[in-house]
Amino acid sequence: MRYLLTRSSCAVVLFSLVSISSGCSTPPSGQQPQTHQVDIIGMKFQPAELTVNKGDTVIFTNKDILTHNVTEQNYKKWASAPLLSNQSYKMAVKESADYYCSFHPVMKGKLVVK
Ligand SMILES: [Cu+2]
Repeated sequence: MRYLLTRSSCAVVLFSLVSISSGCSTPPSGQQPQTHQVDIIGMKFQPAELTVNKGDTVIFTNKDILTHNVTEQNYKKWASAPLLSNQSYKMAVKESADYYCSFHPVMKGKLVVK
């Protein structure tokens, strides 16, 4: 019994060492660009607020029958083309932004760069 316990605690130590060393050799997962999805459903951006890292990609997909777009709200810095049903708009996020659909200004969303 004592032997078994020793063996299992050794395994735990080994596992921890492997985790630590792999953590050192690869950059933290937060540094890798990620791709996020925002769906447009029922006249809403979902999720309406999304937190990303700078350089991450966001893909907006229009799952409504209506045509929508994605437009930066305060300065019109960027905007998608009109998105027909099932069309997508892909963008790399450089900074936080409030955005909306210029066809339906009640539709609002927010990107927050950490
Ligand atoms: Cu719209």
